[in-house]
Amino acid sequence: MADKHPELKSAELADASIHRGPGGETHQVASDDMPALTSRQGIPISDNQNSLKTGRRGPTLMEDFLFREKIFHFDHERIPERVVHARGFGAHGFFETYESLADITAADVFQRAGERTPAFVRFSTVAGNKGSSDLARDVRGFAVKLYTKEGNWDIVGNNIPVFFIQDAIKFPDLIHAAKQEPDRGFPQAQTAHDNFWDFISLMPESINMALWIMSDRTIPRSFRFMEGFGVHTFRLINADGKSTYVKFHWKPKLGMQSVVWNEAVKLNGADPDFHRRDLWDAIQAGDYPEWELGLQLFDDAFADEFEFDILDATKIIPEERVPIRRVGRLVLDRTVDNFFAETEQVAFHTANIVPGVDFTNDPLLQGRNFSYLDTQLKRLGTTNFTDLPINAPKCPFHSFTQDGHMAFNNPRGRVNYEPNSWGTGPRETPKGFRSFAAEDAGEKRRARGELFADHYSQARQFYVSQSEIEQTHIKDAFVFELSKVETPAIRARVVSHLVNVDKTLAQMVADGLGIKLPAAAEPAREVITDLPPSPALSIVNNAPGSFKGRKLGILVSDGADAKLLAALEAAAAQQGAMVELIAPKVGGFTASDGKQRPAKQKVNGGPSVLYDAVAVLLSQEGTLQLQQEATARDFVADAFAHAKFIATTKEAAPLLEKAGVEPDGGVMSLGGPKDAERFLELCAQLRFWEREPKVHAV
Ligand code: HDE
Repeated sequence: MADKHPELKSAELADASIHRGPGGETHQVASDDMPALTSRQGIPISDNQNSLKTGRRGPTLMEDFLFREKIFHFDHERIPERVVHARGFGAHGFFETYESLADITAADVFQRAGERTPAFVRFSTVAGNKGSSDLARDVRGFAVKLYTKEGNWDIVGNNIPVFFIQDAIKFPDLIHAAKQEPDRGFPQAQTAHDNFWDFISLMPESINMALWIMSDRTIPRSFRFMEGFGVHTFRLINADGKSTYVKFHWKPKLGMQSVVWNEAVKLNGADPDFHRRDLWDAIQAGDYPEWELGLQLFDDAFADEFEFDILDATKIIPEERVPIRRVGRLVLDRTVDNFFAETEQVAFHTANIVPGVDFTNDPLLQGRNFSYLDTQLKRLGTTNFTDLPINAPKCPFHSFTQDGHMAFNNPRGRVNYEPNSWGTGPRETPKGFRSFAAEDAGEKRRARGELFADHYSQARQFYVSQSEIEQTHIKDAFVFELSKVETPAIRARVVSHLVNVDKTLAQMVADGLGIKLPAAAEPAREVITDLPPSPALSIVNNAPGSFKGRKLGILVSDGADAKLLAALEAAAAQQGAMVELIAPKVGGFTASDGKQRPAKQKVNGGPSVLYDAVAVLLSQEGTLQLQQEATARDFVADAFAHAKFIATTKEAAPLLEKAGVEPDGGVMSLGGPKDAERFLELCAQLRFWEREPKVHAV
């Protein structure tokens, strides 16, 4: 077994004995408590600085097997990135069952109240490449692997409950259109280009999803503040073989929250890893994110009476129609040890289901059941990827599959088939997986259910369920994206669909683009229904009213009021929020009590987009200095433009003035330490939305 690489135990640098080589190079030589560096064959290495040469200045020798092994391995470090969801971030945790669901499902994970099942979750963006930015406007993947006692169950979901297309055969077209255009190789991680909107405008089934992706759901504040959905209708099967339809929901305990678009644009530059870092930091700090698993359970009678087809993944079942039953919680409490081994090599598959769960005929789900295994063979290079620790079940498993590339989990003995006479097993079991005996018959056709053809009613329902602020964001997003589309006819074609969704929205988007309102697109199905709003669909109207899990950024300088600072830190801690200090120098500052304190960020590396609310605690001298610093002026100007709550002291007020901040109900002047708690209470509203219309004139 390869040793784990030794870790630094403190912030002190490792004290390895250092020698200089003849060329001045540094040699760190192993000591008694440090293992020797070896090749992969275990051969100890004496010199990791120089390749083998003829003479000091001569050619490198082919004979240098140590050099060749090192470079050979390095050359092959990369594996193909995922064709979609390439950029992801994973963490470990557990799922805890609240109560037995034995009456509904035989799934072992749901049998015993209080039982904990190990879990691994990978969040992702869809369209961008592995190295793209976290704040791309995009759907987020929310893939959960539950290592149950009866095998691995993957719920491979997204943070949006509907999808673009109704049939898996359209997936390659959708993804080709969304990703970078093939001739130029850009734009990446963006839907704001001609090919994407061309495809959408020619695929009216995607219009409901288009409304969702233009909403704030696609620019989440972090993974911790978003919902997850299994999207398709699945089945739960109980011990008597009875089937109940189910839709899976993950509800974040911290509530939902998104950033605003201008903030997302700036975050991508300030910290392209903003979401990764957020999850990493929260888990490392012991602030474990949590989601509740919600089930929407229904039967055939409901499926028959529902105005849409339950097999159509472009439609939701509103929570108000079928309430969500919360049956357990998912807690992420451990970061990965190795990104590649876990986050990169994890393989989720919609067909990884366990006894007690089954599929429906959703044509998107049926197609996915082929795609995931297929793509994983390409990506991970061998059928044996299931033996990697991150993918292997944690329950006993015995199969007669064998051999293949990289077979490192090899059974012993003579028996590799069944039935056999050797009496050693493994054998079939009555407890094993059984497919639900659904009756299906019909003509062999390339077709879909009739109700699939209503493309607009739920898009309208989604729009009218939003708060005014969110409706404005949807309008702004359409205008932004379509302004990047270069072909006027494509812009107009998208708007022609919006006319069927909501005339006012269509008119506002047309105005924003500076075009005339086009005629309505011809609907595939004449009836467009005015469905009642679904209040659960708004983020803003369901705000948690808490600053818990959020981050306060405090801009400080030498002479900053120490008592006020301490009061703000205490008030934030009381709310369960984090605090970061931003100063002119990262080495620190001397507060008014004469104590030196380190800062987390230097002012040009800690813009206010990194924080949910900000406070400005500058001394008079600090204010004079930072008034001259563009990034300090941006710090407050951006916080103001992004509708954030801002606390300031009398001394710091001139900086706000210079940055063009006009004090309003979201800007609080701190008279003294006693105001800190009041400010944090204000922050619990998350944003001062009233300000937004006043700072956006275009
Ligand atoms: Fe995926 N999808 N998908 N997808 N998907 C993949 O599998 C595919 C769809 C989702 O963190 C791929 O291992 C098809 C819906 C997530 O590793 C691939 C269709 C939903 C992840 C694939 C869909 C998803 C993937 C690429 C249309 C939400 C990342 C790499 C029928 C319910 C999992 C891989 C991770 C990944 C195919 C549609 C979610 C190519 C054919 C709908 C979260 O197999």
